[in-house]
Amino acid sequence: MSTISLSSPSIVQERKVVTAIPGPKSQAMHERRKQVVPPGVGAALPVYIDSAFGSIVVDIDGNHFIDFATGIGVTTIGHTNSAVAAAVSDQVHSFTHTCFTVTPYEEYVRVAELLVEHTPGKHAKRVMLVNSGAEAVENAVKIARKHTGKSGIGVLDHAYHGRTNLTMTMNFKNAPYATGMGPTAGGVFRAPGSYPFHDGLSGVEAAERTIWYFEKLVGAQDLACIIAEPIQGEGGFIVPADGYLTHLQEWCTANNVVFIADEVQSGMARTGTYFASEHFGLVPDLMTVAKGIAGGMPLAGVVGRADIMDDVLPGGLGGTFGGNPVSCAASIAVFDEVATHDLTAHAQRVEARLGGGLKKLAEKYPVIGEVRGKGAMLAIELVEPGTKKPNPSAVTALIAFGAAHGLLLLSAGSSYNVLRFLPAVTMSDDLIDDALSVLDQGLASL
Ligand code: PLZ
Repeated sequence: MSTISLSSPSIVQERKVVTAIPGPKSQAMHERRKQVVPPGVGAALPVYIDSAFGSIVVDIDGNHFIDFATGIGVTTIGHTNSAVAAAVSDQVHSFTHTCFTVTPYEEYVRVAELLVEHTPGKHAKRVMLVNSGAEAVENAVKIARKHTGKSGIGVLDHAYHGRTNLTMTMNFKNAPYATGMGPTAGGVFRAPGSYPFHDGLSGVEAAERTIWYFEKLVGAQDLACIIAEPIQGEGGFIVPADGYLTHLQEWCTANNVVFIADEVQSGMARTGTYFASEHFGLVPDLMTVAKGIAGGMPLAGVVGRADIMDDVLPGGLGGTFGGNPVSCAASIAVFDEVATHDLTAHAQRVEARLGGGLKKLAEKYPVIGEVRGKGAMLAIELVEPGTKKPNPSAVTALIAFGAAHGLLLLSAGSSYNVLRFLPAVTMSDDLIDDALSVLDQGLASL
């Protein structure tokens, strides 16, 4: 594992809190925002950002936060990575847009080649690029429908797939994503997945249950696809029991149902492999990718078996900005950085250091029901001690304690009782240890 430069001349990689959180400048900015931005657009922590490098985010009041959010799993290789910044800068001086479906360019093709190379399976694949995770999911469903001639979509409890009309319908939580904004889309069927901490089922048992539900709710003859996050993100970093995903896929294959892995959050060097599917021996028919693939530039895509992807008529897929050349240039640099610096190994290092530290905290504090996740996608599920009952107020308190002490933390989970950690895979051991000591104090203060 090569060491990578983690220092920036301007941003010291250290936690530093110099005002109340949010500070006075952020508070003033937040008042300004409220005049023009609706409350529907949330704000997890209204500190306004001035700059960021590596694992440190600096707000306009001069506070330095250790970043465990990475913009919801996006800046996986660290903020303002120098190679990504240089690639973006070069590209904006060359051209910024032509629309790939009008006059194409190499950068799109190169990203497609890299995704073909680094996603599971050696079969012929195709890639289409879009702007957001939700758009990738929408396209994957359209492609599965065209290929199978069927319309039903199978989704899992605790899933999250986006905020468009179709994807908000596919989310487990109606509130707040779809509340009052229906009608939601038709043809979506939901079944329980695998949640070992709560259901105690083996992977095969959980898969049999999922299949039973889909057979009753819709039937294979009307089901175009099943979509699953290999590790559920918003749902609480739920790692399915071994064998769950592959057993489910076997049923799909036997029944002409397309198996889609939504790797928008779990993908791209995040979990210690390029894509989380690899941990489970899963070779999905289609995969959605976004977030970490372009180092903070908006880019997403569908990668999938050529025989499925090729079924859509010429001109049936696209969009004005999909595969924007600046985003593609950033993505090529991300792939290069991951390979050059062995960043999947760095994600494993983060798992050992942070995951190990969290397990020690779990021994000390019974409010931690479970530590789980892979690589730099880790979480603790907080419970009423001695039970498995969700404890969302402990999560809220820990996030507030973290913020006041210079940690950016996010919640997850259908009951908001999971504290998730999505650090850059380049986060130093020193920063991890410092954050663990803050968490220790936070847990003690509950
Ligand atoms: N699929 C698995 O995690 C996005 C949601 C942020 P977009 N998750 C973060 C929010 O509150 O809006 C996500 C995901 C999985 C799809 C998506 C959607 O990706 O790029 O946000 O559209």
